[in-house]
Amino acid sequence: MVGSKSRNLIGIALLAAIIGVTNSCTKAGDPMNGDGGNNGGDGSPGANEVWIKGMAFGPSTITISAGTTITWTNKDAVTHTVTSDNGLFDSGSITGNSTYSRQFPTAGTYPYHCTPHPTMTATVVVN
Ligand SMILES: [Cu+2]
Repeated sequence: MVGSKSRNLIGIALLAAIIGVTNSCTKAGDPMNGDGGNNGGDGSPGANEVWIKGMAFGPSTITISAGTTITWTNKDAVTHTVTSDNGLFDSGSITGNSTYSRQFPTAGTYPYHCTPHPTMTATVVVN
């Protein structure tokens, strides 16, 4: 009796494992999670996100791996920009509640600032 009971348990465990594998396969096929503004107005920036809030970039230094796309979200009412100190990129005007995204394919250190507010500075580090 003990033997058949444990066989049943093994069967259940195998079934659970198969279901688990099936589920993870389905999930692996999904597109990666977009940030799509789902973070709402509270909390803190998600991975690969920079918030422009209170006249500052946060985090002021963000470190990513090459090929990653960063999304900046302007949480302020005033217009800001994300402008490379070296002329490599420029978002143009980012009005309140708007976003700007840019992919960084190449490793390096990319300092940037806000054109209307030159004291707003920050850095992207790409490894
Ligand atoms: Cu600004």
